[in-house]
Amino acid sequence: MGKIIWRSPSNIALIKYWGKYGHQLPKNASISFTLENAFTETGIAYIPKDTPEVSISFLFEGQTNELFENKIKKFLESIVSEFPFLQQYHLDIDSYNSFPHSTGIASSASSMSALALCLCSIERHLEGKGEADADFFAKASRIARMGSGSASRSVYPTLAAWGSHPSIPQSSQEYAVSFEHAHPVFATFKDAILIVSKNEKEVSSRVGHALMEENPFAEVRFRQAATNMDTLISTLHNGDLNTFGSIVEKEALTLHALMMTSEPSFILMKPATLNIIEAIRGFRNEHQIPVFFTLDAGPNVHILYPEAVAEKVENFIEEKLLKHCEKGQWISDRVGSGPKRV
Ligand code: 2P0
Repeated sequence: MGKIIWRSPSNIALIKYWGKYGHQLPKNASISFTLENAFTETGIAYIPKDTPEVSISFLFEGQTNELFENKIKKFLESIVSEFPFLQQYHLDIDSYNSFPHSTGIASSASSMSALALCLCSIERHLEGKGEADADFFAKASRIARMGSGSASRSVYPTLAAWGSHPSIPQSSQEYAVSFEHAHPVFATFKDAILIVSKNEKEVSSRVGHALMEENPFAEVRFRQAATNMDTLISTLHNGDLNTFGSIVEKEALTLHALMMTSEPSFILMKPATLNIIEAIRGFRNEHQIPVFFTLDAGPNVHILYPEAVAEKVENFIEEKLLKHCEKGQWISDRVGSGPKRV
């Protein structure tokens, strides 16, 4: 009997994962900034039991949640061969998000990575082994990926890449790797998440990924992602922020263009999303400072900028952009130091 707690952050993709095959394997390699303030904290108490069926209880923010509980139970049943202890221990799981859970911020990356880290820690503990070596994080990333693709990237600090790519050493389809030796400016980056809509998305990421199978632009997109990755990697090494920004913005718009060209097509951006994008480009042109946007699979806008221009950008956000946000809400986040064992 024992208890393990991990706090794991969300991430924001710079090169987007959109399209998968097999058991959650990506059609192209992706890379993301790990965030700091948007995290899930998950605790698992494990208690010996007699019957081999997977058995859990689950509390989300102190409340029972049947939908989440069933989803987690099904996921655990699918990975019993990875963690045979699931047949010997009942798990009491409790979890909360640092960000308000009706902000439209996806939590699958932080929640699935926190869960995977807890499972890997319990396994190591029962084997009497230490943790926090490279194999530990590779397994946590691989298990997180099986729960949600983007979650594979949340187990490392600063920058993480998932998917085989010739210029990323040790990169793999199965798990993410830490992207090392980036220019120091990127560790200072901030991410202001502007909440355009808190409503649940009309089309889930699961459905969006599946629609890539018939998208007429899919093959061109996967080639473009590989080229964009090479250019982005150069900028991550040399700190060329203008090229960095142009790739990141192109990736965000391509992601949404793919949604608009799926069959059936769908649009997750809102008019306010475009208003914010237009305002950011105008502000950048006028002031010649490095400030860029990216988008997740939803209407909210992530504004990326180095710490050195934070005051200017945040004044601009407060004065010009919050009027486009639902209830004027935004989340101030930054590039983070990775998950923590609590
Ligand atoms: C990404 N997104 O790279 C891309 C860009 C959203 C936009 O991965 O089906 O929740 O669980 O593997 O990871 C969102 O999809 O999808 C996503 P599943 P996931 O972050």
